[in-house]
Amino acid sequence: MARVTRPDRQDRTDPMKEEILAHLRYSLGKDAEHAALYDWRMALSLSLRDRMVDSWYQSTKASYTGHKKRVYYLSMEFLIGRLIEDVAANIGLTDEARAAVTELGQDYDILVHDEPDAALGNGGLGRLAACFMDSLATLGIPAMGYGIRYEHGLFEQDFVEGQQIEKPETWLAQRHAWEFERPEVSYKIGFGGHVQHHEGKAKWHPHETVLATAFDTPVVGWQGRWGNTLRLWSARPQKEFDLASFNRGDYLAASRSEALARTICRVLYPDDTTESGKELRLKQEYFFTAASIHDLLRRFFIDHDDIRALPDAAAIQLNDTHPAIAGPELVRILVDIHGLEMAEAIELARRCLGYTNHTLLPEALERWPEWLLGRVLPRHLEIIRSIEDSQQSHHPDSPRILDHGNVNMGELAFIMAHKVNGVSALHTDLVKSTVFADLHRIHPNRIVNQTNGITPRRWLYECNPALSKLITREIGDAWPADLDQLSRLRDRSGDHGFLQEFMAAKRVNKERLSNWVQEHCGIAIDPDAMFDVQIKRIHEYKRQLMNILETIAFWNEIHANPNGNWTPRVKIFGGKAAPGYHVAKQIIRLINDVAGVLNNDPVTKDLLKIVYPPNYNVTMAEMLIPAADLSEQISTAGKEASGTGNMKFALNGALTIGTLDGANVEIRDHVGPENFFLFGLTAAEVTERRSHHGYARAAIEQSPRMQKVLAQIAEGRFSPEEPSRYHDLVGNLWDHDHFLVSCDFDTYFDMQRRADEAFTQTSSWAAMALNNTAGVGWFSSDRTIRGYARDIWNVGSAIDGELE
Ligand code: 26Q
Repeated sequence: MARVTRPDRQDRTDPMKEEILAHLRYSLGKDAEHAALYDWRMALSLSLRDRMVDSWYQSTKASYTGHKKRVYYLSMEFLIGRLIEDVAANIGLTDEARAAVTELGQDYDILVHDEPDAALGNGGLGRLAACFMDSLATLGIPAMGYGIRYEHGLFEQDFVEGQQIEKPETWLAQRHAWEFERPEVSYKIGFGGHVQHHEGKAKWHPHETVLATAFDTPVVGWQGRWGNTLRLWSARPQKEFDLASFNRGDYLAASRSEALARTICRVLYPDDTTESGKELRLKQEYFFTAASIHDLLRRFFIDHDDIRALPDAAAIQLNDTHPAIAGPELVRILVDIHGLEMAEAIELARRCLGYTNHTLLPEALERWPEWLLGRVLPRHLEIIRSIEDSQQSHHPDSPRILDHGNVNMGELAFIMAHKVNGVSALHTDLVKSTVFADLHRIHPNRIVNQTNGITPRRWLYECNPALSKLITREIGDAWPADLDQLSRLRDRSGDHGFLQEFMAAKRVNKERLSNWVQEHCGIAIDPDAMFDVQIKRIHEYKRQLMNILETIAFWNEIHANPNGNWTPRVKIFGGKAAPGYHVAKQIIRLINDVAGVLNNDPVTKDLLKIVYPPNYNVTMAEMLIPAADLSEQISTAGKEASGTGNMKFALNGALTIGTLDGANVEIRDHVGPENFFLFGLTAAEVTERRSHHGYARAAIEQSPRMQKVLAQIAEGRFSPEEPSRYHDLVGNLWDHDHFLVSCDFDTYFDMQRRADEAFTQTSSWAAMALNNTAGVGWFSSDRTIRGYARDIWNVGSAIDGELE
C-alpha cells in the first residue's frame, strides 16, 4: 500500500528544508528574511501535509475501486488538538522536520506551540472521536468522520479572582493549515416549512435553506500506510444576497439565509450534558447529519444503482444521540425520494445504523419538545410517528419515542439502530439494566459493549518521548501499532536498574512540568513531591469537590503535627465548567480560594501545593499526563460511563486512586488490584445508600475530619472577605449530597494516606508504576476499533488483511 515518499524529491540533499522554503515563498508569499512565526509554522505544516497527500489519495482510490464497505462516523465533536507533531510522528518525520526547521534558524518547539489547539469538542466524547479517526487510519479501515467546522471551538477559560470567565476561542482566526476546502461538495439543507401530501406521497417544502460545504482534513495512520478523511461541514447562504427582496425594500428577507448560515456553524455548545430545547442546537444537529447522509448516498450511487445494497456499503455510527436524526432523515430519503415502503425503509436504515451511548445521567438524555422538532423538521416528525407506530405494532409494550410532548432521542436512536453499545463493561451492564431496560428486554441481542480506548501514538509516543525511547530500547519499535507488546515490560518489574531508568523518564517529565508551572502560574513546586492530578470537565459527579475537601483535611493533619513524616504533594487540577453550571463554577472558585491560602502557608507550603492552571485543553493534557504520579478517577460509582483520561495516565505510568466506576474496573483488572488504590461504594451500594433518608448527614456526623473541613469552609476560612460564599455548597452536602461525597470521604482520605506511604517506597512504587504501563496495552483504541469493526460494522481492513 501507499507509503509516504516523494520519489521525485528524494535525490535532493535536504528535501524538507527546501519544501518549507518553497511553501514560504509560493504559498505564503514571504522570504526567509521577512517571514513571521505564523509563516514558518504554516510552511512547516503545509510541507508535512504534502507528505500525507499521496498516501491519502491512494487510500481513497483503493476504497473506491475495491468497493469496500465504509464506516461513517457521525459526531458533533472532534477534539483534535494540535496536529504538527501528530502528523510528523505518524509519518515518521519528526526528526527530519526538527532538523530542517533548526537549520533554517527557527526554534522547532516554538513553531509547534504556535499552532492553535483545535478544540471542536467538550471532552471525552469528542476526544474519543479523534482517537477513533487515528485508529481507523492505522488499521486501514475505509472510513470518513463527519462533523461541524465550528468557527469557535470550546471557549477559553480564564480565572479572575478565582472565578471562571469564558472568552471566545478563535482557532480559525488564522488559516487552518491542514484542511482542503471543497466548494464543489455542497448540499442544500432545508429547515421549517410544510409538508404536502398527494396521492400517498409526501413532499417537504422547507421555508429556509442553507448550503453545507465540505472541508476535508486528511487523517493518515501510523507509518502513513492508510489515510481517511475528516469531513467537516460549514454553512453558506444558499443565495449570497437576495437582490429581488432587497429591491422590494424587504431587507430582512434579503439576508435571511445569510443570517442562518452565519449562526449555524458559529460556535460549539459548551455544555457536556444538555442545553435543553435550544433551537439552534437542533439545527446544528440536523445540518451536519443531513449533509453527511446526502454525501454518503452520493458516494454510494457512484457504483450502485439499487438502494437496497446500502447496508453492504455503509456502516453509519452515531456518536451519542446528537446525530440521531440520521434515522428519520435516511427513512425520509428512502420513502419520499426512492419510493420505498415505510416498513422496508425503516428496516433498511436500521441495518446501516449503530448508536453509541455515553451517559446514564437522566438529565443528559436528549429530548426535544415535539412542537419544536415539528416546526424545524415537519416531515421528520411525521416519520418519527411512523417509526413509533411500526415499533408499537411489533412490540406494544415498547417504551415510547414520543411521550409527554417530547421526542426522546435515546429511544429513537435505539429503535433505529441494529446495534447499541456502551463504552465500558460496567456502563453497558447499566445501560441494559437501567436507561434501556425495557428496550433491552424486547431486543435482547442489540446492546453490546465496546470498552473505550486511546491512541497510543498521541498519548504515549508523542507526548512522552522520554518513556517511549526507553520502551523502544527494551521491546523494539512495534508497540505503537501493537500495544499488547507492552506486557513484555512486566518481566522488568524486578530489575532495579530498569526501574531506575523508568522513574528517570518520569522525573524528566516532572521537571518539565515544574518549570512550566513556575513560568505560567508563578508557583514553585518540587519535582520530588508526588504529583497528584485530576483533569476533566468540572462536574458534581466527578467529585472535584471531594478532592479539594480531602486536600483541606490533609492540610489540617499536617498542622496538627507539623514535624510528622509527611509525603510532599502537589495537587494539580484542570478543567472547565459549562458556563451555566453554577455549582461547578462554585467548585472552581473554592479550589482557587483554597489554593490561595494553602500555597502561602509557611507551615505547609513545602509539603502541600495546589496548582490549577486555567484553560485545560488537549495540549495541556499532553504535558500533565506524562508528569503524573497519581491519577484521580473518583467519580460516584455508576456515573462515569467510561473515562479515557484514566487510561492515558495508567499508560504513562501513573497509579490510579479510584472508585469502581466506568473503565476503572477493567483497568484495575488489567494492571492488577495490588497496583491500584481502590476505595468507595460500588454502584449497587450507591443505589442502596440513596434509599436511606438522610444518608449524607449521617455520614458527616460519623466523620469528625469532614465536619471540621466543612466548618472551616462555612466559616469563611478560605473566603474571609465573604464568609458566606460557600454556604450553599456546604449546605447541600449536609442536606442532599446526591453524589455521595460524604459517604466516600473517609475511605478516600485513608486511601490517600496509603498512597503517601507507598510513594515513599521508591522501588516498589516504581514497580507498581511499571505494571500500570505494562498492563494497559489492551486500552489502545486500535483494539476498540477492531471490536466495532467485528461486532457492529462488519467491515475489514483494506491493508494486509490484518483484521481477518
Ligand atoms: C447535548 C445536547 C445539547 C448540548 C450538549 C450536549 C452534549 C454535548 C457533549 C451532551 C454530552 C456531551 C459529551 C459527553 C461526554 O463527553 N461523555 C463522556 O464520553 C466519554 C467517551 O465515551 C466517556 O469516557 C465519559 O465517561 C463520558 O462522560
